[in-house]
Amino acid sequence: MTLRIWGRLSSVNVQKVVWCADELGIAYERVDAGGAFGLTKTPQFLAMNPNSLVPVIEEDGFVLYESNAIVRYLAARDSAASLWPADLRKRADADRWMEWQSNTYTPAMRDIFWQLIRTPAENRNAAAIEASRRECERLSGILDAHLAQTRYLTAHGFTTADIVVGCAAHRWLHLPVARERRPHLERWYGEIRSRPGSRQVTSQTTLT
Ligand SMILES: N[C@@H](CCC(=O)N[C@@H](CS)C(=O)NCC(=O)O)C(=O)O
Repeated sequence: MTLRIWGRLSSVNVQKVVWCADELGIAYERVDAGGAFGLTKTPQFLAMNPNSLVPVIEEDGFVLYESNAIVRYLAARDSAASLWPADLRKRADADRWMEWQSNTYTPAMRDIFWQLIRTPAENRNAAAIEASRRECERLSGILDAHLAQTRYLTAHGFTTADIVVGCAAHRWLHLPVARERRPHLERWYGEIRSRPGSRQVTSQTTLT
């Protein structure tokens, strides 16, 4: 059975999986689910992910949810591509940035994204938007300072870290809000978005 990815492409967590699969040239079919597409509350979906969240993958009876676990699962099977390095310290370095994305950067972006993109203007909470914007600026400054010293997030080439942080950065850089200039972050984002594997994610410049 071909790999099946469940999840709408507007989800940052689905984007990570799609980018990784495209980067590796893995064949898959994607089923829109979540958000307006629904499906995530059906018994079939809940049997795959009782959290009722996307993404989920299915492959030959193997089912996996949690986007970064999926990204690692896909990356680990192509050791030549070295997206998730075999060397333990290099791998830990990539893992550190993957954790930072899922535990720090993306959560900081949640309020400003939901308020500006998914909440009608008359219902928005200006204080929540501003608090989220400030935290995203602080974290983007950390990313920018790091990327002043290194071409990719880790010192040993393009990895899963660039994919998952890249998806979060794509969202931040396309939010309709004034941002400080981050020359190193923007240089890195420009480089990774030129990779053919990123196309499905980075070609969507209007966030939904
Ligand atoms: N920790 C999970 C979070 C998954 C998650 O929050 N998914 C969101 C989309 S980004 C979701 O399914 N929201 C409900 C929906 O789309 O219906 C992961 O990384 O996969």
